[in-house]
Amino acid sequence: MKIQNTLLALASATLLAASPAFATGGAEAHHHEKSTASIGEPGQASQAMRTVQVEMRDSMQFVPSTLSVRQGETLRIVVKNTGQLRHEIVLGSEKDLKAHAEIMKKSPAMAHPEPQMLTLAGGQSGALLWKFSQAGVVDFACLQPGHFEAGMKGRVQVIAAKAAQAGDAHAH
Ligand SMILES: [Cu+2]
Repeated sequence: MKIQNTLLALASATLLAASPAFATGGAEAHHHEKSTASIGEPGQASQAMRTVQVEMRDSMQFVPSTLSVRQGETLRIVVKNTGQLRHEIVLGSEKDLKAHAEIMKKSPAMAHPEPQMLTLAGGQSGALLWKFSQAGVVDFACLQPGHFEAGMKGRVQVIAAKAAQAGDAHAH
């Protein structure tokens, strides 16, 4: 009897250990209907695992312009506009960013209340919280008129969860 109980306990422990993976899969399925599904979802402050700093410059650059995260990671991106011009950071697919840049040419003062965007006047700072739930590349750009075309863009490499785990196994 004692042995059977131990086996049962082991079996439940295994199930519990496996459940977070199932929970993640379910959450992702839910977000497929959203237009930002391919780039992830708004992050929760309590889940932010890492903070990175990105600088906006009047030379039409994000510094750094390349970020790297693991699939499923929530990143706090602290953005500082060190220039004098108004800049913004918008996460999206390259296609969406280009379409948005066209709209911005017609309405440059357009407000950006969406969680994947942040507009900053010269000297201002702010932060984006984003969960990168899909592996691949998420582009970002400044959509102030002319800035995207001048090269003010960057990308986030989202490393697949499986690849990241394999990397861990090697490291330890
Ligand atoms: Cu800009």
